[in-house]
Amino acid sequence: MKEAEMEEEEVLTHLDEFYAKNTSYKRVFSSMCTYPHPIAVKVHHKFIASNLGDPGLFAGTAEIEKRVVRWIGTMLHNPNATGYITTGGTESNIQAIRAARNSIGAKNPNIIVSESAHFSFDKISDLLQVEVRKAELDEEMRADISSVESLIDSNTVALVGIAGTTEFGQIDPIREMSTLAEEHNLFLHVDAAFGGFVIPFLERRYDFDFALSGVTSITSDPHKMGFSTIPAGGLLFREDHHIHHLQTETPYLTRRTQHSLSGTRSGASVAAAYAVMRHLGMKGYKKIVENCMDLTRRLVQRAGEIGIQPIIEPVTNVVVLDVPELNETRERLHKRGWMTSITRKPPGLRLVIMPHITEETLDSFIDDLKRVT
Ligand code: 0PR
Repeated sequence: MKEAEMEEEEVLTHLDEFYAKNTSYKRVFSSMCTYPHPIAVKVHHKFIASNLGDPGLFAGTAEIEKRVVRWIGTMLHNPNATGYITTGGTESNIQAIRAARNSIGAKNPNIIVSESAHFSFDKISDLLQVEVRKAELDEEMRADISSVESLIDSNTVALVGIAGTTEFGQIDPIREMSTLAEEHNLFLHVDAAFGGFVIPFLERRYDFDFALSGVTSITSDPHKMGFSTIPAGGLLFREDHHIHHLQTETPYLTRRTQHSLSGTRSGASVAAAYAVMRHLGMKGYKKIVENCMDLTRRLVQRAGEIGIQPIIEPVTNVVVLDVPELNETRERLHKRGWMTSITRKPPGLRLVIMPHITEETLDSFIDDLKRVT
């Protein structure tokens, strides 16, 4: 830090230079985050000093957190679920697997995810010293249930199903996984970090949540399709006793125990998540998802018109296109200001149709895609 002071105005102007280097979301197809809803921004600011690491000091914010958990639980068919608002999908996944590992206590524990699992599971493997086994995918990029079953052994502590995969937006066969988990007495964690605020609002019904009796825990993030501020991830357990496996004594705090991974943690984004949920309601979210899905279908149709097909028929608002010369095409799109990403296997141009994408943006993207392919 420099010795000399700097006037507030000068600091702000100085920071504007950095701010200007950030990408606005307008032409971003590579992100699972979006602009937070204006009400979330306002409320985030108001609750900026809240620390849920010491909930006794911030009793009001702690009450809000309980409500957010209850509402996410209700969306996921279990209003009595217990949990907390994490920093995001990574923390939720870590904590869910930690609870599973601690509750079963195998000597060399392993978990089974699919090849399309988010890289947070590689972090989990390292952090928790749990072997992460990867099941094969079927043609539709879903976990192949027979491959999942073949990987189970006496050291398996959990199965993981993904509802809204990072790369393809696909939904694993969670019903079959639930049956398998019950047969083998295993924990079943559902990673719906992205899909949690999408799947309940789709026209087609999918079984993926606590309505299935084998589902033990779910990740569902307000800071992705929940339109809230960062950091806000949801971690929910079916029953109270599951979360007890995460308990740490905190003798000198206002509460005696803690279940979160971080100590000091933001109450601002929790209050913000509550505000958006309260404001939009189920109807508001449904409208947002319907709009994203309309645009998703439009993208597939318009791409088809220029001879480009999706690798799978989109299930959620993620489209992966089979484009010629993938890396070069992506580079050319980038030069025209488009941020896209790619899938690993099979390789394709990955586009996430978040709420910041408009029909106009989509059409001009297709025009550019036509030009560069
Ligand atoms: N589980 C799934 C299914 C995910 O898609 C993600 C993140 C996570 C867990 C981890 O969530 P956190 O990042 O909240 O810890 N999916 C996006 C991804 O890795 C996250 C993302 C968001 C990436 C915005 C880029 C970006 O600009 O692609």
